Amino acid sequence: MIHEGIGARVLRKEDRRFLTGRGEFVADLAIPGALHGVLVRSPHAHARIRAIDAAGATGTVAVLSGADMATDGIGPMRSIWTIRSKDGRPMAEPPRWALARGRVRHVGEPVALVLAETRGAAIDAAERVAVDYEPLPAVIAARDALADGAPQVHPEAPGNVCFRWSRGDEQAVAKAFAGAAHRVVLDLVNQRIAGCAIEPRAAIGVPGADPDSLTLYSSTQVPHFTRRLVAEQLGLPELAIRVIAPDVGGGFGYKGKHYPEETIMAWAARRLRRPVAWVAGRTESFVSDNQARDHVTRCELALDAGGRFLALRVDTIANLGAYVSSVGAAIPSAIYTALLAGLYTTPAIYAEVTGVFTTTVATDAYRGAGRPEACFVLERLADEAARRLGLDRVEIRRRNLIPPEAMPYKTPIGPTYDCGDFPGILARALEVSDYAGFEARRKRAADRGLARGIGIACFIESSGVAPSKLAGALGARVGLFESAEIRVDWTGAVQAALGTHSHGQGHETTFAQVLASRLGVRLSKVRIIEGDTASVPYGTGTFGSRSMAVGGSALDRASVKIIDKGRRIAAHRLEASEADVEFTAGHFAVKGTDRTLAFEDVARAANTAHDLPPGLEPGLQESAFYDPANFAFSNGAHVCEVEVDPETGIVRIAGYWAVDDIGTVINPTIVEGQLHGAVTQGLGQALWEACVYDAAGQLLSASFLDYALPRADALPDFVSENDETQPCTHNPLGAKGCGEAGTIAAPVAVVNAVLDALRPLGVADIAMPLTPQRVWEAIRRSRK
Ligand code: MCN
Repeated sequence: MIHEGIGARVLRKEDRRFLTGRGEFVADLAIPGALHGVLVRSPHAHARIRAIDAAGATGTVAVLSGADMATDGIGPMRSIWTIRSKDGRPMAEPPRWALARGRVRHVGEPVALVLAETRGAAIDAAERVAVDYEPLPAVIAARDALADGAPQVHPEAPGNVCFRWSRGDEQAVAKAFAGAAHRVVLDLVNQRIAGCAIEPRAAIGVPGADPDSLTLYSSTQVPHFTRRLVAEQLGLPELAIRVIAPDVGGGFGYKGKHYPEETIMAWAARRLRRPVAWVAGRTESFVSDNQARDHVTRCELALDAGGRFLALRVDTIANLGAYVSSVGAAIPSAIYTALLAGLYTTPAIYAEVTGVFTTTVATDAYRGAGRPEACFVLERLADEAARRLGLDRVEIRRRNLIPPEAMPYKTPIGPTYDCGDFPGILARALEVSDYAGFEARRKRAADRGLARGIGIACFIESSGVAPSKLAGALGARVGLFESAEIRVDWTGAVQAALGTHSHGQGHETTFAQVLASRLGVRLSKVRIIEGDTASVPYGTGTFGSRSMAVGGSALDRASVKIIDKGRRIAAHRLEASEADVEFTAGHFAVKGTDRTLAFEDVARAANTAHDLPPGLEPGLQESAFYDPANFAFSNGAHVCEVEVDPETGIVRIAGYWAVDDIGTVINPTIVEGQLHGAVTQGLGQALWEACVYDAAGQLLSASFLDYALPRADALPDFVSENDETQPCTHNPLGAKGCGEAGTIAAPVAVVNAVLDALRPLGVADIAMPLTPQRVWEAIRRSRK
């Protein structure tokens, strides 16, 4: 039989559709009678709304505002994760209205919805809606927002503080620092970046025939969460709403959150009893899609005389933007701090995070979500410590890596890693990147007038998000389990519905591969359904590199139930006892005999019910829910080599090598693609990308002319390898997540490489993005 199952390098099934232009995205949907919606958005970062005058907006069907939403009793948008400050008080949760009520708090905040029969008419009319604003002072940087006398963003959050979170053992850390031989301190900025999927967000509300039912199409990664949150705000039962996320052109975490436009379109459709459609423009996306990162951190590492890490202290100010987005509070607190042990044996860790409101777009998850920030802290500190102690950067890591024999390893900051060979992975990364030969390459580059550097980043990731009980204890308002339902038709063809959502990850292929392995069916006979709450009984969605580790595990469990039922049928038909029937490669066989029954035959028997064991229900359809016992701790070591031209400041990536442990690899080709994309986004943060606001809160980088994404000609050929010797110990596939790994390691691998190149020139620090101008100025400054 052709190997198409787990581990096979099969091409993506969905690409036939995508490459021939037959993908169907929200904006492609032709909904008869749909009105075109255009949002009037705030041009001010902070202002009171005195009045909205739509008299000049002719040619519209309706112009709706926050006041109309209030009249209809539409509730506020709520985050799905609330945390408590270290003094036990709940975080500040000022109301966020889908359409502003009384005040706007960032450029781009929706103020009114203009509906017209054509998009052109809606755009024209939106320009003629006169909003009388009373501008208020803006505050952009989180540190500024904490200063005395700073403009106050919400009356409910005095001093602009949302939360002051802490984690770890403060006393133990203080004690370790007091006795330490060395102390290394760094002040780091992890700049704000944007998601930039190819497809801008879009939403269409369609009223149902029954006045209380509604369909919402949305370019979301999380249809079921969206259904719940929109239903909550509209005061409807969850099951009254059907959410459909058809093909989605990239999500990168930021489409995994609930947005005002989803509520607005659902509400407007119900109010007008007509379908209402909205599609974001690119600049509109920049000022309304969640942004990410934006940390200012002081971090300190205590070491003994031998270079062993004794304690880590981290103090981060996280810019939440104007509102707490769906998971906006959890990313810089619970999720970021959980990984501050990294791959190291540091015995004492203490972290404080202050979440701060500013008059900027909200921040939330973007590929990596909290883990790149943690990795950045640790790997910058490791390099700095090596430099201070005069140790090799590899050697200092080797002295501190958690050894495989210490697994399972309980970190002092919370998580317990189940498995991993961190020293082995680092050794392999050094081998594939020919780390030993680097100095010769550095010398050759110097002969050409170029500064060459090499950087290492060891990372760990809490993928497979997440054990529901733990998430609940940390403040989640939702469970994070997953579900899968398998239906087998009478020909033996298989359809599986999962609560995850593919927006570029290739789920139609990889989940089919799992079923090919488990049920022995051909890939061509498997159909995967995601993204429709009417077809998928329940789900959590795709984020946190969870789909295979959690959704795939639900699928595995459901397939076990299918086989169990099939075995009963086969035993009956083969006149054997159930215990004697085994299932391999698509056949039920009586052990030790040549009596077999193909999966297809069992499927036919189940679906005709002409001769089933007494009492057995007809049909072959099973579902399973899976709640992971722990996170799946993907990990790896990445090496980056750069060449810097000191005359121009241009950084060229000369090589990038990644050795990752994502447990069992389902499809090596897809995994490579995931890694390449993720590394590229990490390189983007390191070298080019930044959301830049001016002091008045205008986003200066609100187009692709000003927000620089990586381009293919700036990237090297990536070299990647997977170490499959450490399968995840607590899920049935042994799979760990792979979708975010590259974005976690890459930024700091690049920065460490550039600093390595520039240290001989006297440059000790430089903030991302390492644009030619910044690098050039840093070199010039150090020469003075
Ligand atoms: N896979 C595998 N073997 C494993 C693990 C995963 O073959 N051991 C496969 C999976 O079956 C899936 C893909 O690799 O086809 C990614 O799987 P996984 O790591 O489970 O991640 P998710 O599918 O849950 O995707 C989420 C993750 C995140 S959090 C972001 S952000 C992200 C990403 O994946 N956004 C993406 N990858 C993206 N890729 C594209 N093209 N577009 C995005 O928006």
